[in-house]
Amino acid sequence: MLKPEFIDCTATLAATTESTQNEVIKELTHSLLATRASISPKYFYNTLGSKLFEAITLLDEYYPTRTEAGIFHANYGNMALAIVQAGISNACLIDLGAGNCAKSAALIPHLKPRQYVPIDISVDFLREASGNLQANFPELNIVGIGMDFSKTLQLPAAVQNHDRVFFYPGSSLGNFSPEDALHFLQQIAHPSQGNAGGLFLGIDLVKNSAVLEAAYDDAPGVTAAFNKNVLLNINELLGADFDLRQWRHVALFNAQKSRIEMHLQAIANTTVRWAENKRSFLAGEQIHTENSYKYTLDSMTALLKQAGFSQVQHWTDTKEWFGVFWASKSGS
Ligand code: AVJ
Repeated sequence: MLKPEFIDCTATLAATTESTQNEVIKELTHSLLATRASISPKYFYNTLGSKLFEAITLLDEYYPTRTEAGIFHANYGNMALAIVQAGISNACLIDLGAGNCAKSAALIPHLKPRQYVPIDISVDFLREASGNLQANFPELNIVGIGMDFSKTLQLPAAVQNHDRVFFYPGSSLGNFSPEDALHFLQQIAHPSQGNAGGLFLGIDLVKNSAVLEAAYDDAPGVTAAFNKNVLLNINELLGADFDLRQWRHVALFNAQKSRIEMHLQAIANTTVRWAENKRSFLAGEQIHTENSYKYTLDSMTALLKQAGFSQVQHWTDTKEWFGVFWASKSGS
């Protein structure tokens, strides 16, 4: 059995921990003091937040995870065929936001990649997951990478630079604005990632707003807890004194911008303090915590082509609630 290689790009400089902490404090202080206060959705995922997100994926109302799984399940053969048709025979499967590597573990027997590269910001979690995966695929070359790929997609030399097949499931791209999504996709399509190669992308689709809003405001209140938990994380990161009982969860579909917005709304006038800062909120005032953009089959096809992919195809479910796209740079 091979041993997974592991490259931690989150800790290349010994001094990063402290400077990263300062960056976080600066960024959060700035966004909380802005006229329209906001918190980046990356702060949802502390330990409790990650557990709450897992719980969200089990909710009746939250259809994306299980719909995507159904599409994968029905199309593994087609996905394998698609990469062959793109001229890829020794794929390097690059898993963006691999987490527990479960989605890839199901894909690997079908795609038979030569190398598997799980990438995640959560380094310790990934180290364990890639070790477990190696036990299931003893001969697979695995190179785990701890890095924040939303900033740069420059991969270390240990990653094979031909036949790169990127895997970006879970509608994670929906957290980017369309401009940032284009920029991110352009990096994947760029010749520096190799001349032949492609991307499997899972993205949530526009649909009836009642269905969308229920998925982000479920009856048991799990998404509300997930949203409010961001304040606990901010209290910890900033030493702030947010009182969660002063805040209510709001989720609405902004049809014009084609996105679900999540906000936290102040129930009464309230003041929050951290370090030498304070911010007062009037009753009804909101903190914007997340955008989750929804695409159509056509709008995502157009975006992928605009990003530089020459061939784009998709698979969907019977209700067309979720799309899995294959975008490649060459082949037919
Ligand atoms: C992880 C960004 C895909 O937008 O559906 C779920 C996050 N937020 N419920 C999504 C989320 C509220 C999720 N993504």
